[in-house]
Amino acid sequence: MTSPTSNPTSEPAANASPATVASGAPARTFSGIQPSGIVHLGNDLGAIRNYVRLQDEYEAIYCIVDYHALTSTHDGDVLRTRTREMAAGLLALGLDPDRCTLFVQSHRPEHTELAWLLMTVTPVSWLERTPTYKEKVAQQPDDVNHGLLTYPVLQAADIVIYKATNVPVGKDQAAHLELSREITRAFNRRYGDTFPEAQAVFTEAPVVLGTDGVRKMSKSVGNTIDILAEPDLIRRQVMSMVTDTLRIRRTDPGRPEVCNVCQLHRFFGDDYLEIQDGERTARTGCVDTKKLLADRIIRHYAPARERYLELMAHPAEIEGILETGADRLRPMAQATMDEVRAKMGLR
Ligand code: AQP
Repeated sequence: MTSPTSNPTSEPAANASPATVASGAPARTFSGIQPSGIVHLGNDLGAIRNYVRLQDEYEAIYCIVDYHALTSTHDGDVLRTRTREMAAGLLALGLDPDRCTLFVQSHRPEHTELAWLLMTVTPVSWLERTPTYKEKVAQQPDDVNHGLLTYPVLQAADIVIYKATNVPVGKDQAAHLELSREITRAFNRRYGDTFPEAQAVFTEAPVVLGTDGVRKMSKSVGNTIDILAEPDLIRRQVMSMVTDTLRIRRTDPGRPEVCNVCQLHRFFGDDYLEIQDGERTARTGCVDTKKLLADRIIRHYAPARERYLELMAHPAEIEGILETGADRLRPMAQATMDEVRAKMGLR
């Protein structure tokens, strides 16, 4: 394992404040998250914290993107369960159905119709050069389905169908969002000004590294900290974290700037400078710093975990929230489709 030379977890936010909106259009936030399992620390620090914050500042729409998940998940029961788990996770972490709209992508089928229409303005070469497409081809070589290639077009449709102006995402989604903007421009050029160009909104932790300390925290890599899991699992995951690989002995001075554990302390207490100083001067060891981080993460997420378990025990409540969300969006989605069909000559 090589030592990371810089820790992206500590990167400053590239765009911490929401986009300003041209031409008096209402500022609207949209983001989608895959129902690919229980939420991890990267999802929360990189995106969900902003979902929660922005629901108080803007009209906010959040979507569990099950159509997208079909590019990798092919078991219907698994997808249904994960969709429910993701909804419960988001609600437990602070999404409030009275302050935002939470829904499931396939409950508003207009998204796929719009995706088809946007495909006709999107050159294939734009999709083939997407880094995440290349990564997915490497990850699932026996299942290079067409959805993997056209994923960014559906993502563009998800955003523009509600004419969203702000998209809270982690840095790994920046290239996709840029492509969405290109697709938006291509549509507007051909058919006249229709959609705003949405801006990415990043948190203070746009890339959270995984427990390996090198790669982005990601379910498919298996380097996650599952914040809503039972405390024992969280503790095991934190204790397995790779720290500063050049700090061999307890008495060696540490380099908190490259130690993922030290960096994550920034989000779980005001004393992180002290913690970093302890590492730098070898006053504290990596094990002490990890134990403290595990305790703090467990304590921080305990109320959310309780709420998560409560929601999972009441699936009808979750279904109700998701159905209400999709119903609330029907007029907006249909109005956009009417406008787009008319401009494209379909009506
Ligand atoms: N490590 C991360 N750091 C910062 N932000 C992150 N996000 C995900 N991982 C990190 C952000 O979380 C939102 C939801 O992402 P997604 O739908 O791609 O979720 P995921 O499936 O949980 O991401 P994974 O774990 O990386 O999935 P796999 O491994 O299945 O591809 C997005 O805004 C994303 O940027």
